[in-house]
Amino acid sequence: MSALPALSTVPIDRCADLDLARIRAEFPILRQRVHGKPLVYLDNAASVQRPKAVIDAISDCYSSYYGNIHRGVHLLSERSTTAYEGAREKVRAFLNAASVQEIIFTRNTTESINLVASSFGGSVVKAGDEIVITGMEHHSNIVPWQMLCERTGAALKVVPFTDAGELILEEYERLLDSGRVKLVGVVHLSNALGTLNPVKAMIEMAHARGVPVLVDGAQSVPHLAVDVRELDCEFYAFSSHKIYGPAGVGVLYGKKALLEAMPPYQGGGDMISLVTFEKTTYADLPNKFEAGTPSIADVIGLGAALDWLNAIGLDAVAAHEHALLEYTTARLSEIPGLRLIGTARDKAALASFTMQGIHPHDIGTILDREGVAIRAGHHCAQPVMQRYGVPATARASFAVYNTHDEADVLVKALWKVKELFA
Ligand code: C6P
Repeated sequence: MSALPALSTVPIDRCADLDLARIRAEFPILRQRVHGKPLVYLDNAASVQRPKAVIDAISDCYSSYYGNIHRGVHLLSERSTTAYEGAREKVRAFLNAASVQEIIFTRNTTESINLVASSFGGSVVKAGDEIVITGMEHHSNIVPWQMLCERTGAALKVVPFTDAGELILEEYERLLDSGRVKLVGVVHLSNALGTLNPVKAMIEMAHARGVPVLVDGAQSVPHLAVDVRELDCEFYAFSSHKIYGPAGVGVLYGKKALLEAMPPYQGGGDMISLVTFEKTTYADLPNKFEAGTPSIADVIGLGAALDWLNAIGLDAVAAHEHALLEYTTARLSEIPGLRLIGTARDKAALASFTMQGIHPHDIGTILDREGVAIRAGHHCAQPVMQRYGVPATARASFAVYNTHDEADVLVKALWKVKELFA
């Protein structure tokens, strides 16, 4: 057996203006041990962990003021409504949207995109039209459009990308020039490659042809500041569980004029103005798109997560994670037979890779025994795997609480994997 490389001794707070020890102390789960080893949680792109501030906000809602929203005249309902609508204002400010009417709460990114495909797509897209997406989309930004195309007779067009994982913008422009495109759907930060796409330029190119754009922001919002007015996108979708908030809540930002023109996605309570058996009129935005009782405490928890993240500052988060990614990438590149999948110049927060002769699931399983949680699989982006001719990759993804020491534990464990299969 060849000797393992020596670990660097990087102090926990080496890399940025962050007090990482304090940040980590706010996450109870990070004190857990798995298989007798300290947990090194590097599966943040799948779902991040939550700080105590978020756990407390949810617990406080249920233990002191929970009631159904928008309905009751009693104090608990009023307090819950105020907190719920307060969270909507926090999301508005976080995205710099013009109005709270442009913020729709859904269950997750997937539902946000399905809402647009069903409501906007269903009313605008006809046979012969085209929807443009990219080759690096998550299934959530592929399948709803395929379903729409099947229903309407429209066609799905796909922007290819280079071996490095960068979109080929000339091809994008060529697809836009068909004159038949009704909507562009593009992922801001690829969950399988880490590529940060030039969405602002892509939106400008689409708008020059009168085409609206939906941005899948599931992976981007925890890592970089997003300003929907500056981007000028028509729709922006993300999930709470990837941004330190609870699971079960998603956000759809949409430009008000478009949302007003769109038919409701689902019918039921809370989305109506007047119901008779002859006819129903719908509530104003945003309620028109929020049928039924939502996950009230979780929406409030999302608000707490945004407060928590804002207090750290997304610029500091981005700087820290960038340093971490650069360091990890350099150390991974020292491992013979390790192939990085996704080497775009503009990249964030994750490293996707294969190791020669070793299935990614074996990598994931061995790492788990070392206390290191990563994801192995196709990451719900099978076309990306097909593009590189691999069945799956191993993926280490970072959050603000990760440290250089943890990157070292990952790398050391990967050397161990290599030796086991030598
Ligand atoms: N990606 C991952 O491990 P939901 O499940 O609706 O919260 O998010 C869907 C989604 C949409 N777009 C992108 C770019 C995503 O990364 C995800 C979720 C997770 O990569 C789970 S598959």
